[in-house]
Amino acid sequence: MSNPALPTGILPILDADWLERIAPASMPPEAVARLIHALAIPMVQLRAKGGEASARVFMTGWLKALRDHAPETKVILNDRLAWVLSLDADGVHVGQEDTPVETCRNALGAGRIIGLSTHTLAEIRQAEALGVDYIGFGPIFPTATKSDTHAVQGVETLKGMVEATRLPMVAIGGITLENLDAVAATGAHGAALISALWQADWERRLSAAVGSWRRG
Ligand code: 3NM
Repeated sequence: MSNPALPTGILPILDADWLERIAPASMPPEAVARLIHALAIPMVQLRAKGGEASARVFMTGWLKALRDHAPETKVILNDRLAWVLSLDADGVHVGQEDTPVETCRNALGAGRIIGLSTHTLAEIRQAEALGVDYIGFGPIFPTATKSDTHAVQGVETLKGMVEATRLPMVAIGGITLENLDAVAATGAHGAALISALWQADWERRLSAAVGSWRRG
């Protein structure tokens, strides 16, 4: 592992598609960033799978709000390796089909965070060999937010994978306020959430998720 900054606890993902479709106008980036700061959330991910121009506007805007109001929070970009340097983000999260980890590490050096999505033990072993800083594992539960996911893994499989590796593991996919305790009980380092957080009552949801993870 090259970077000591670990994604622990709730890892909110600000997903451009989801926010555009669902999020209420009552979600100004500055207010979201202030709550992220107040809750001492260590890391967030910005994810924008759409066109280049709108993705760049999305990431630039959120990054500025987070830097201004949550300066301690690490900000990771989903894929978009080139923008990690040009926007001065803290790292990149890639999927199995995205930019290869070696390319990311060569571009970013040891000082920035690299996360990799995994779905099988073989992919986890490969992630260990590649020297990523953390791995995602999912989907733990059914999710409607991402269509091309692997089969649902469940918490028992998650627990087995957590026990099988020393890499920090972030569970993802279908995680809600209701099933968060079961995810925390697996020993996973973190849980990444999109749809269960970003709803009209996002302030209550984000606070409740962080509170429940810390109690668990
Ligand atoms: N990756 P929600 S599941 C972005 O399994 C993503 O790798 C997944 O959204 C994986 O919290 C997923 O709304 C979607 O279920 C997560």
